[in-house]
Amino acid sequence: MKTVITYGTFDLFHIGHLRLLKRLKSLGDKLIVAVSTDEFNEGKGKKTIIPYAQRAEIVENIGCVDLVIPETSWEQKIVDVQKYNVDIFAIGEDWFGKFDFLKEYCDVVYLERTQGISSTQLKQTLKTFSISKEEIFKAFEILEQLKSELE
Ligand code: C2G
Repeated sequence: MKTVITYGTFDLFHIGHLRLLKRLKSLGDKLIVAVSTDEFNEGKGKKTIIPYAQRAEIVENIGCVDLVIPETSWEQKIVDVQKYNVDIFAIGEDWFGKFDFLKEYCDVVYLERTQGISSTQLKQTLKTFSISKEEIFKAFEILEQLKSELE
């Protein structure tokens, strides 16, 4: 029985998150996912759209996930690895080398990310949808002006 653990925010859950979790499960038999709390994310300078309780519930209901725990500090990883008898710590390559200190306690694996999708990118896209009425009126004004200059 091989136990795998990972950590993440999983905000606006997308295909990149799903493919990572499925690849993680294929490394072992039991997959534990530590989902970052809103308070911990503030410490990371990360503002999430979906609150912790909902992000944890979504991850908990992903078929390949066996256990969800809260991630509340950077220091908890060594404690978690020992507490849950973890064999493999794995995370996306955007964290390459950052958790090598865990090699003393378990295997450490960095997995390729899914290209072309990220929560940050989704947030940017959402922002463009939320253009205010004032901004639209402003844009019209400028267009009218251009039109009159062209006539
Ligand atoms: N990911 C991926 N492909 C993407 C986007 C994300 O494989 N297109 C992976 C990331 O590499 C990470 C996981 O999905 O392993 C979760 O990503 P985030 O929610 O952005 O997690 P992050 O905020 O980086 O939290 O203590 C470590 C931190 O909690 C990691």
